[in-house]
Amino acid sequence: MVKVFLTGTGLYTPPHSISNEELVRSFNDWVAQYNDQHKTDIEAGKLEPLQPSSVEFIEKASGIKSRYVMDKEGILDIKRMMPYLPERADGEPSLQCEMSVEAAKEALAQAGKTAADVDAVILACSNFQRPYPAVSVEVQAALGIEGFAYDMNVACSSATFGIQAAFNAIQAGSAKSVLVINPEICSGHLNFKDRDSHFIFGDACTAVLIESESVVTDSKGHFELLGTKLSTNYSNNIRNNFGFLNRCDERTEFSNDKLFRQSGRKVFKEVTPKVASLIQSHVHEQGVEMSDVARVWLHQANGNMNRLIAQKLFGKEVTDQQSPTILDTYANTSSAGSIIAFHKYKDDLNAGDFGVICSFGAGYSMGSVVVKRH
Ligand code: CO8
Repeated sequence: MVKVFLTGTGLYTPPHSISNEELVRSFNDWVAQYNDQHKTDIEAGKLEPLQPSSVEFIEKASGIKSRYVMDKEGILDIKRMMPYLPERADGEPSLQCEMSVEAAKEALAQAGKTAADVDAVILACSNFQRPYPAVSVEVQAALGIEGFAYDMNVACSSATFGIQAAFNAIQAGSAKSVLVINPEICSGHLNFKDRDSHFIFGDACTAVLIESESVVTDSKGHFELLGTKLSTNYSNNIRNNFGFLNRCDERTEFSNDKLFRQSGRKVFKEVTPKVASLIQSHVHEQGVEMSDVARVWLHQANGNMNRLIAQKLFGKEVTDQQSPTILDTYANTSSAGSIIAFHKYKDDLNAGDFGVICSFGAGYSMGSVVVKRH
């Protein structure tokens, strides 16, 4: 086995933030307008009035207080309620390419490496803005990297699945230094008119540099990847039917199922125990005990869910030190979430400390990465 290190991380945070208060005000203005426009049918009992959203509910049920987005105005405009992201010409860099380059540059700088040192780029996220040419190949060109690149999608688990792909490529000898990038524009596929989910997501991009020991001159301070473990179980509880065949049925082309939807409560109940047992078994297989684990960087979907997972893992209520939270300000950024937490809360760990990066989401899919700080 070749030793593999995570040598750098990068984060691109979009320029605009929307608070729960702003989001709920706009949603409730839209609800009032809708109910007013459909007053006759509502009074005749032919139509149910829409219910307002609430800041208190959002914070209590999810822990989210605000989120960053690529466009704020379009989302809050009740005549629109989706981001305004104008299409660009073929010769211009795509939005996902721009965010990826920003995050990748920071990861490279942190690792003390340049594009010339990298030989593969994996773009791993929930939504790609086009099917081809692969956005990863555009990012590879924009950074000036030789070698190869590909896109992959495992929804919220894309980051850990991407890290495993990089780990395997290094073990197989097909690459020595791999950038794994997660450009998430979740606001593009979020139904801002849906009370159950309008508050859930935000936008961000993260990057990690994964390298073979043969190209790491000094491992001090870096995180060794001891191993990765993935798991998938089919479920329709988180689903989006958007795809290239939508245009082949005009009746349903733009229906709401072409956006994110979920049975949140079922997801909460079913996924929480699965994640705890995946991490427990993975840590054990690596010859480490949970009592030796200094920190878990969990997928950032729901604060209550993470509290329960961490409690189950450590056998007691945990501190922010042991399981840091970033979803309060970023919301759910899909695959980027656990990497944002890692990026922000990794530098204070001591040499010899163990940690676990874990993502989970649609599929269901789950990924665990056990790391040790050098
Ligand atoms: N304001 C006020 N009240 C509300 C609101 C609101 N906005 N929304 C719902 N309510 C009401 C409901 O009507 C219900 O009322 P009643 O009891 O009278 O029926 C009550 O509040 C409770 O509703 P829920 O049972 O739905 O509330 P929960 O406590 O379950 O909380 C959550 C909802 C926050 C969604 C929670 O279930 C949750 O977070 N679950 C986990 C979800 C999760 O982890 N999902 C991961 C998915 S992400 C993923 O995999 C990536 C996919 C791709 C992403 C990119 C696309 C954008």
